[in-house]
Amino acid sequence: MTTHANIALTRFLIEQQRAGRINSELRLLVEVVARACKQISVAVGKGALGGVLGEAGTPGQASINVQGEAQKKLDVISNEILLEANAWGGHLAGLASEEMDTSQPIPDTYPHGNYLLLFDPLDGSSNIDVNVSVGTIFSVLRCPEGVSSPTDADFLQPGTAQVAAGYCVYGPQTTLVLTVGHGTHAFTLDREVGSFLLTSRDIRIPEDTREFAVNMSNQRFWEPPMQDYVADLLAGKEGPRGKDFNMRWVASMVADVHRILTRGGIFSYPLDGKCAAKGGKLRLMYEANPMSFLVEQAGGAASTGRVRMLAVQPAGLHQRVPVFLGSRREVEAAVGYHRDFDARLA
Ligand code: P6P
Repeated sequence: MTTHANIALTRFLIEQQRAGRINSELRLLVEVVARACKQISVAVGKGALGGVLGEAGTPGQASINVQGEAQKKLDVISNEILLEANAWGGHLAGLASEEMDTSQPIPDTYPHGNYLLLFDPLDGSSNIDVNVSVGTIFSVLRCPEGVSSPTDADFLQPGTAQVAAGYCVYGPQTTLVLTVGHGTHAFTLDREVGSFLLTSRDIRIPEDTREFAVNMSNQRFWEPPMQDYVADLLAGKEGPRGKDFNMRWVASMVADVHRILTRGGIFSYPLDGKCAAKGGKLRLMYEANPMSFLVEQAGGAASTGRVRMLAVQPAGLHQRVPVFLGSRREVEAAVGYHRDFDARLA
């Protein structure tokens, strides 16, 4: 009998192709990204032994990315691994990264494909030096018809246009979580064989939860509806929610989302006074959208607090958004606080 664990990613993707859900080009794209994630997992796993911890750049001259953040060595290494892995396969027309100012067309020395790949090569990298789980997040869009050398504008498609999305979490296990628009599935890396093996097919997020994830140190900067929402969570069973809640915050989106996909919960990085001018903290194209696609495909919900995340029409490659995602009914509750607040202002 074929159990999940006997099904490697390659076989799973062949089955998706036979079912007409993906084509051979998209299958190759996912295989290539998965292989790059294995390489990143090895680099991350070396830690201090590999001389890969700490910040990129030279002593006293940090390397700052387009986000205005000091790059870690592993941010740069992971980005390079993904760029090299995806250059020659002929499946991509272009790619965009959190670590690069603008998108990059595939070099003309290689054939161009029909897809666009966006990624955060190593999300949560502030956790690397303290050995906390980090991860790679990726999103796949179709390249617009007739475009062979895409520009940033060709990437500005809403999350509903994604044809695939996933992340690889580098934690106690290295686990790839993937959707191609037909459910969300998890593959755990068997390091002896070097294959991702299917360990969870058709993940379903519990609709209700007692667990929320937010950086409480920002509380005084939140909008009133967020203040009210979290105050009611903290009030527990004596409060309006009538039940006690637990809190988790890893400060690594991939780790927090993986926990929520596994046992439910709500993740939030709302607008706050510090990031409101930028539109939020987390990036739409290669953090919020792929995570929202995965969560919705697992029966959850994802919102900016006011509109469905996947419906947001991007205005810029590195656009930031407020994020609420996870257990469907809990996200609806949080959105309700924002809706009621806005209605009172109207
Ligand atoms: P804070 C990591 O830098 C990240 O982009 C997400 O992975 C994470 O959820 C968030 O920022 C953490 O932000 O303000 O709590 O450090």
